Amino acid sequence: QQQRSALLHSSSLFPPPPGVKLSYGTAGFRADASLLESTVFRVGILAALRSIQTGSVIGLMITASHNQVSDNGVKIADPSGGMLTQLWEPFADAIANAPDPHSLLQLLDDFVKKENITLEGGPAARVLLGRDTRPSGASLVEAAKQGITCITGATAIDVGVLTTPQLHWMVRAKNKGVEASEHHYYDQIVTSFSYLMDNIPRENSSKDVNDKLIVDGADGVGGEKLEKLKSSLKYLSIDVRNYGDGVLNEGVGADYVQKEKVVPRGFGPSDAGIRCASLDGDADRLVYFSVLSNSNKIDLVDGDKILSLFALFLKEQLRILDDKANTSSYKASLGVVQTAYANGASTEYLKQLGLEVVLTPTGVKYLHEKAAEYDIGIYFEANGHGTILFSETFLSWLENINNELSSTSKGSDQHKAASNLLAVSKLINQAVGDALSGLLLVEAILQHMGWSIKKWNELYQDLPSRQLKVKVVDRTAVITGNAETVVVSPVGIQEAIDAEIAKYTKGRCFVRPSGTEDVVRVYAEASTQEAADSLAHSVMVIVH
Ligand code: 16G
Ligand code: ZN
Repeated sequence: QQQRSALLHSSSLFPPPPGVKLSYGTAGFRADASLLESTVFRVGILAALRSIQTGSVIGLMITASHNQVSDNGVKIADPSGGMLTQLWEPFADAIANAPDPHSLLQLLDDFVKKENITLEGGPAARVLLGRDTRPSGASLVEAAKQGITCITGATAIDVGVLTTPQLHWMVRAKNKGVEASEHHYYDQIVTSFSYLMDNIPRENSSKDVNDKLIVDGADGVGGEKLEKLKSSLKYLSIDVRNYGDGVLNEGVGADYVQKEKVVPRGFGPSDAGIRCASLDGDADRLVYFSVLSNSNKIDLVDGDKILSLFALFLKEQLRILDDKANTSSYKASLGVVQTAYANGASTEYLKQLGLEVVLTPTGVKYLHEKAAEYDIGIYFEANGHGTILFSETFLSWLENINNELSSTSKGSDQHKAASNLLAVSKLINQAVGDALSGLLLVEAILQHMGWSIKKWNELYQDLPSRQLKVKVVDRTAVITGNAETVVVSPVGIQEAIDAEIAKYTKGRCFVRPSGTEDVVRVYAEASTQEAADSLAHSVMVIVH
C-alpha cells in the first residue's frame, strides 16, 4: 500500500509529454531531451524491477550516442552487462506511453504479477546509473533516481559521467563479484594492453610502425576519458582532439566520419599519413581513417576492417597454440558475426581466411547473442560497434594451458600465444563494444604485425557502396527476413529489387526499416561508385 502511494505520488510529478509516442527501439528510448523526464523516471522503475527479478545489479545509462547534443536517451544493461532482455522491451514501451499515474500503476501491477516479481521480502534492487556528457544528463539522472527509489528498498548508485561501455563493464563486474570501479576498469585495460605490447615479436618491434595516433573524441565522454588515460599507455603517443571544447557530435565523431567519409572538425591535410581514429559520442563505436593529402577526404578503415584485423590475429594465435605437442588439445570454435551492412569485400575476405561468417539483423543485441555461441565470437557492425566474446569453458582451458606452458616452456611461441589470447580477453570489453578498449587492441595488433594503417587498409579493397534513406508513410509495413537481406512483405518488392540488382556487376542491395529513425534505409553495393549510386536510386524508387 505504501508502495502504491509512493508510486502514484512520484509519477504524478513526471507527467508524460502529451501526444508523443516513444519506443524502446533498437537501443533504448531516444528523443529530444526535453521530452524524456517521464520516460527516464519510468525506466528507473523498470530497472529496479529487473534488478529484483534477477537478484542482480542492473545498469541504467543516459545517452543518445551519436545523435545531436539536444537529444538524449535511456537504456538498461542486464546482469551480464549486455542489453536488456528483449522480452521486457514491449513492457518498456507500454509503461513509457501510459497516459497517467493510474494506468501506469495498473500496468506495473499486472507486470509484477505476470513476471513473479516479489516486491517485499525478496532481494532489494540495486541500479548503477551512468550518463554521458550531455548537459541534460544531470537532471535526467535525478528523474531516474526518483523512479528507482519509488520501489521500496531500492538503491540507486550514481556513477557519474562514463562511457556507455564502462557502465556495462561495471554492471558485469559487480555481478561477477569482482572489483568494479572506474579505476579498476582502467587498471584492467592498461595492464592487458601493456602485456600485449611487451609480447611483440622482436622482428616487428624494430619496424617503422608509427607510434603516433590522433584521436577524434567527438567532443564527448570518450575523448575526455582518453585524454586522462593516455599518459599511462606505454609505447603509444596519442594526440586527442575534440575532447570537450566543441559541440558534441557536430561535424565530429565515428558516425559522422563513417557516413560522410570526410575529416572531422579539427583535422586537415597536415595530418595526412598519420593514423587517425574517431570515437562516437558515448564511445561504443570506433573507426580509423587516414587523411588524404590536399583534401578533406579520408580513407576510411571501418568496423569491418577492425573485425578483419582482430580475426586475423586471433586465428594466428590459435594456430600457434594448436602446434603445441605437450598440452591437451581443445578445438576452439572461432566465429565471425556481421550484418548485411558489412561490405561484401570484407565478408569474402573473411570466408577466404577459412572463417565461419554469419549475418544477423542490425543492432548490437542480435550480433552479441550470436557471437556468444562460439568459444571466440567476434562481432562488428560496419559503423564500428563490436567486440570479441570468449566462452567461459575456453577461458578456463586457456588459463590452465597458460600455467602449464609457463612452467614447461616459458617464453615459447605457444606460451606467448596463450598469454596473448588471455590478455585480449581482458583488454576487450566482454559486455559490449567499447571504443577505448577496441582502440588499444587495434594499436597492439598493428604493432605485432608491424603494419602501418595503409598496410592494414590494404587487407582487401571495399566495394563502392551507397546508403540512402526514404521517408515513407509507414515504415513498419516493410518486413524483412534472412537477416534483413530480403523483403518479405509487401509482396512483389523483393522481385523488383532482384530485377534491379541483376543489372549490375557485383550488385547487392537491401532495404530495411530503421530502428532509430522514421525512415526506410536502402543499401547498395556494386563494382563502381556510379553503379552503386544508381542501384540505390532505382531501389529507392521501388520502395517509395
Ligand atoms: C543503434 C544500434 C546500432 C545500430 C543502429 C542502426 C545498439 C547499441 N545500437 O544505434 O547497433 O547499428 O541502431 O540504426 O544496438 P538504424 O536502425 O536507424 O539503421
Ligand atoms: Zn554510441
